[in-house]
Amino acid sequence: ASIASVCDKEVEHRNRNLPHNLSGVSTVSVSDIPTLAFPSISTADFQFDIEKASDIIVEKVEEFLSKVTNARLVLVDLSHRSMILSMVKARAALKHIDSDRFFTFVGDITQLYTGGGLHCTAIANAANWRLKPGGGGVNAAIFNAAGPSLETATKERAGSLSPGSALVVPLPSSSPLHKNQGVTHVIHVLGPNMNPQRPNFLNNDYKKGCEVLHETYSSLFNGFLSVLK
Ligand code: AR6
Repeated sequence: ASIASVCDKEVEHRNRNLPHNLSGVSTVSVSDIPTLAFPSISTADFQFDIEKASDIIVEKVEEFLSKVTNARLVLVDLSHRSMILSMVKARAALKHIDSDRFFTFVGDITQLYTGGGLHCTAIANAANWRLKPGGGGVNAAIFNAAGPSLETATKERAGSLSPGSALVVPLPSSSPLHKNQGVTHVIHVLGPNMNPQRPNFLNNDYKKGCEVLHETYSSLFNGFLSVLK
């Protein structure tokens, strides 16, 4: 049932937000409520437990929504079969979180407007500590879609990221992600890593891991707050 409702939400948002005529539109010009789209940090390549991550996502979303009135958050994943979307959606419903201000969405985070009719001000990236393009997952997708100007703008601001922290990068207007999708900011975050093949491996220490994932979402949502101001 929860997977079906994820689909329903997608259809609903497609209908509500679909631009009137996508063909020939080269620049996004929509003024919506400021929106941050984010992937589930650490739960794929970094192998973090999805039950624990779902609890943390919903808790941090609730905390953010209590601080801000005019903004919304969207958890994105690629597939209708996404377990993390189903779990988060079920937990958010149990907590009666307003589904206009927080919802799950199936789609590629780099094509939310042209592919799904969803305009997002900012998107979050599950980055690596070197803030380098490539490496697979959402990081590779975002750096690819944004073009070289994202790497340049990122490098101007920081050379690396520590686990739990975020870096807000304004996207140059020349970036295709800005021009075509209307995204003005990328917020890089580095989550906790439970994959022995990757740096900063936490060796199944979920006490530390949960602390770091809490910090990661705090840093991400505070970064989005700074964009709103
Ligand atoms: N659109 C939406 N969601 C996506 C996309 C996309 N294009 N691609 C992946 N996801 P991951 P992590 C979802 O592995 O676990 C990288 O190599 C995916 O299904 O990207 O934090 C970095 O360089 C999952 O739900 O991030 C780091 O080294 C979520 O995004 C490392 O992986 C996160 O998956 C970070 O690992």
